[in-house]
Amino acid sequence: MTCGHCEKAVKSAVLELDDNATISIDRPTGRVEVNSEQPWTALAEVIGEEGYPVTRPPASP
Ligand SMILES: [Cu+2]
Repeated sequence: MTCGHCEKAVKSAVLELDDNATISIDRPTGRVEVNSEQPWTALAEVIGEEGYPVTRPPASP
């Protein structure tokens, strides 16, 4: 994830899944934090579809 366009693509993919999600992205580390009612597997899937495979589940379920 290297530029603002990438961030936007990931954010809009997540928002498409959940309108009420809040997303924060730390570009240098590639870390994405999402607050959403959706299961993380669904979120990981839409983010992966944008070309950013999710490598780690959240710390707490
Ligand atoms: Cu980009």
